[in-house]
Amino acid sequence: AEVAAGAVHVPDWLDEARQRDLLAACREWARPPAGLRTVRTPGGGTMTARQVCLGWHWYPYAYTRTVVDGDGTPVKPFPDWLGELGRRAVADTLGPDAVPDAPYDIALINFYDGDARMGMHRDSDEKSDAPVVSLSLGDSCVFRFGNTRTRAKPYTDVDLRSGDLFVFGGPSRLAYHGVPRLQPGTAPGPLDLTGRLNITLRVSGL
Ligand code: MD5
Ligand code: FE
Repeated sequence: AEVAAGAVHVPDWLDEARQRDLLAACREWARPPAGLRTVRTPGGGTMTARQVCLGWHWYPYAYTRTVVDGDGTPVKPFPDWLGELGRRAVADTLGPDAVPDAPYDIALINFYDGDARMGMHRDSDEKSDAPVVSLSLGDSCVFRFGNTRTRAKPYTDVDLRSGDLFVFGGPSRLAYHGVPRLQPGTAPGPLDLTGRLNITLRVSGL
């Protein structure tokens, strides 16, 4: 479903076997060094979703090659197969012409549990306008897709479930968005995950 120009939601894009494989990979990436960490914002806030990065390390609000705000170790590599998955996601949703020339080289993996949320924000630290690819695993959430001008209304709330793909390209690349809440206990049984994982694939332009 096209939620807005360039913003396409595909429920159940990942079958159960692929969800299981991706979750297993995330569990490896979450281990130290350069594993899952708590992100602190310059204003003194703490993000409630914890994060691990591949390829480039995101800290508010820039990219580095080492975990400057964590254990200081080199960021884990971004695997080629994950980039291929990103390109296939864009081709399936926005068409082959929308697949970027530059390779996907960043994965940000957010882990939500308990009351974790993400406030309304825009993703503007990448120096490329390539579409962002988002994959969800585990518990469902309410995803709030807003507009490009303000954090406030108008916005559309969409349920994102385990296995769903969302691609944000074109005019939607810089839209405000957030995760106001999780729906605990909604993860598919076979996945054995308490909480939600979201994997975003991005082109750094660096
Ligand atoms: C999440 N992550 O569910 C979301 C999914 C983040 C983040 O927001 O920054 O890690 S990615 C949603 C996204 C990315 C780029 C553009 C737009 C949404 N958008 O235009 O709505 O953890
Ligand atoms: Fe975002």
